[in-house]
Amino acid sequence: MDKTIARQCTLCEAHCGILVTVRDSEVTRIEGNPDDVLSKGYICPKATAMGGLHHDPDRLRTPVRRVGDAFEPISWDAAFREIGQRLRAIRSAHGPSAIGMYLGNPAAHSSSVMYGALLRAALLTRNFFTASSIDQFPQEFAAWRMFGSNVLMPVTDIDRTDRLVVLGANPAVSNGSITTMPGAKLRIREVGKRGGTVVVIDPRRTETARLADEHVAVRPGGDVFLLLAMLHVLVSEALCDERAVRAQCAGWDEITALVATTTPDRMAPLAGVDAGTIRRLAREHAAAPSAVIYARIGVCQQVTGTLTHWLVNTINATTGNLDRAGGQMFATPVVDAARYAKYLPMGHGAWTDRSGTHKSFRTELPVAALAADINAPGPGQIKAMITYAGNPVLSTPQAGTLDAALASLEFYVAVDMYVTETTRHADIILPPISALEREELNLLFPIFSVRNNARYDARVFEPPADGLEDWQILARLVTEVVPLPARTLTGRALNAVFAQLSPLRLTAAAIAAGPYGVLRRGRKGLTLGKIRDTAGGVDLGPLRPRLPELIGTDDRKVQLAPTDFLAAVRTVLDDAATPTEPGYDLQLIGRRHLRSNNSWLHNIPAMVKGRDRCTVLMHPDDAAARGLAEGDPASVESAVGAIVVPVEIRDDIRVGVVAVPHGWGHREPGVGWTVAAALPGRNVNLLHDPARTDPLSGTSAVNNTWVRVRPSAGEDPASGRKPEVTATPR
Ligand SMILES: Nc1nc2c(c(=O)[nH]1)N[C@H]1C(S)=C(S)[C@@H](COP(=O)(O)OP(=O)(O)OC[C@H]3O[C@@H](n4cnc5c(=O)[nH]c(N)nc54)[C@H](O)[C@@H]3O)O[C@H]1N2
Ligand SMILES: Nc1nc2c(c(=O)[nH]1)N[C@H]1C(S)=C(S)[C@@H](COP(=O)(O)OP(=O)(O)OC[C@H]3O[C@@H](n4cnc5c(=O)[nH]c(N)nc54)[C@H](O)[C@@H]3O)O[C@H]1N2
Ligand code: SF4
Ligand SMILES: [Mo]
Repeated sequence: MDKTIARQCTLCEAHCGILVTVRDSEVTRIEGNPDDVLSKGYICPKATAMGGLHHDPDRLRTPVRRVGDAFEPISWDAAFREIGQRLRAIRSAHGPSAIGMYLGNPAAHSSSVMYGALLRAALLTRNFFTASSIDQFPQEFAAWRMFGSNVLMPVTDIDRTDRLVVLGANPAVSNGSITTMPGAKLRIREVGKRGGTVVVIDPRRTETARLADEHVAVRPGGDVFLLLAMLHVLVSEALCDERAVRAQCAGWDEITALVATTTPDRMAPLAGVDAGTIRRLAREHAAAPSAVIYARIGVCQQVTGTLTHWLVNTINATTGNLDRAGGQMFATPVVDAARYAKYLPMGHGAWTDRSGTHKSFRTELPVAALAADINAPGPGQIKAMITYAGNPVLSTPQAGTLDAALASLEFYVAVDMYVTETTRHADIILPPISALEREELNLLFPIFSVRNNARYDARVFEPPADGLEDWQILARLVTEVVPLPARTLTGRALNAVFAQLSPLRLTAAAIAAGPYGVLRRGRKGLTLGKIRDTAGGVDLGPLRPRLPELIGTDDRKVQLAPTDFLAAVRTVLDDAATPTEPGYDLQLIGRRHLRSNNSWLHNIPAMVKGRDRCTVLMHPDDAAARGLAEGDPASVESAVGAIVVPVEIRDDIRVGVVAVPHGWGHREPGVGWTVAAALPGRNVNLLHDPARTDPLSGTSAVNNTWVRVRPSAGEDPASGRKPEVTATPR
């Protein structure tokens, strides 16, 4: 008999509501849930991968232990015992920082991440890394300095704005991130339907740009100059309400002084956008009843990532669009984390990586330093690693050195359900149960949602009797690493305590105590149970102005002119010259596809059907100048690496720019993704120099790489293997 369960797709931030139909333990259908209060029935083609992942024969269902080059099943108890002994021995020999930890993106998609944070704390290591330093760190850094808390990254009020300016994001494909907006395409079309305007500023005429009224093909990395010039126009033409700005913000005088000389004429060649367009963009932003610049990873992954997000927030604020409908706003989620985050010790530069180059931020080091921190001998060297829900070998730039570094570790334990390019180096892999076997309520993404909401993830399948959730695995790891006297007894006691503190129980208590909860609102208030009993969650209304109650700065004003940002932007301006790099003539950026999700959906046949997507996208003029035709194998070469991938020619990319997607290159020996391992595609992060980072936040500047492209004889310079130009999915 068929059974249909409502929950969410947890693959990306959108967390679209889905209806999963099951017959005889098989997922037979996944559809959008029309009753979902946020996604209203929308899903993307990836949603069906939720079923594919659950049934994937390559997914690990028991812990495995390395024996020679192979993995063999091992019991949970034996696994934890061995992990505890090895990690404790390494820590007592070399100190706490000898154990490194990397936390990847899907960790944030499950409430188990609470225990990830606990494990990080228990390790007391300086060597903690996450995918945030190849993702949203610049946004967090800018929020921390401007609003007094890294959690106060403002949300784009897309559903009410009169003017949406998208800068370095492609929500038509990604469905939004740090502004969670399932069905982004529909929301973008709605802006036009209610008489508003959509502008996309992106070196490529993306899927989002095709929905827009205007596309501005900025030069990669040119945004900081474009925004400075827009600010110049706003100030010099007196387009801002100065009194209103001074009431909300500090630093107006410093900003006006800064932009006095950043005229559109001077900035235009640096931005790659003509001065007339820049003037018009500024005037139209100021004139619209409400307007918002939404910026995301295209501009995070830049050496100027933090500065760009600072200027985005500054333009939104000075045009009166901060903390008001149709501008940038802050949500009121059921657990109001943003309200309390300002009390957390944030700190920048409490310690550095071992080379002294990268400062810690948010108690972690930039992932660009990971391989070097494993490789360089001496005090603080990483001897053991724990990775949790991450694939840094494919997802981070390490110039190809991370692979060998992981292989050289004394001990490595991975919490993951696949043998990936990264986890293939583990001594022990601990797989959690599948997402469809989980029951939880995500507390993170409602902080960044376009409407206040609370939605429940119901179990589709009962977990197997011996299955563990991520949080249970992480709790056991905590027990193994904390220094305990009389280990067996106290360990058992600690395990018993953790068992009572499941994320779901903690969530229930936090909701009850939160802004909508029963403790504050009496019997009419929300409980976890009430949310669970809805068909598609609880809608808690549109975002409302609340910056004054949230802001964490000393004078309770938005800081428009943090001194370190002013100094950094002056350096950028002093050094500014029309960019070139001897020997290289093209700028490499990334791109996302609708059926990929970073590195880990390529083992699901329906997600990789059709032609090879890991191509180098280039403009017809650039291809012709290099004698390249559609499908030709081309060598893409940077100062640190080279890969061979087929050419894809499209006139929707700016001349002088090429784009290669990330998350490919699954052919390494021992990778357990049998479908993915047969696919062509190369790891684009081999081309990105780990030394190229945003100096403020340490974020890897993977949209800032100079390359050259030339016809390839067919030999892959990186591996010596013949590249394949056609996909051969199973
Ligand atoms: N289908 C799909 N959806 C996803 C993901 C996925 O892998 N696949 N990943 C999820 C994750 S983890 C995240 S963080 C989000 C990311 O969501 P988005 O930020 O929307 O990510 P991208 O689609 O990579 O969009 C970045 C855009 O920046 C542009 N760009 C590159 N360099 C520059 C530049 O210098 N200036 C400007 N102005 N633009 C530039 C690129 O051309 C690209 O269009 O997506 C999430 N959703
Ligand atoms: N060049 C370039 N590089 C990029 C980007 C780019 O635009 N360009 N984008 C960056 C971005 S935005 C991000 S977020 C990162 C992502 O970087 P990572 O998080 O390092 O990599 P993912 O590819 O997301 O790999 C996720 C891993 O988690 C495992 N996993 C999935 N679900 C679960 C779960 O529930 N529990 C556990 N324990 N494991 C699970 C998967 O099997 C997979 O091995 O990539 C970044 N890398
Ligand atoms: S956009 Fe697609 S992958 Fe992301 S949550 Fe929605 S259905 Fe899942
Ligand atoms: Mo991401």
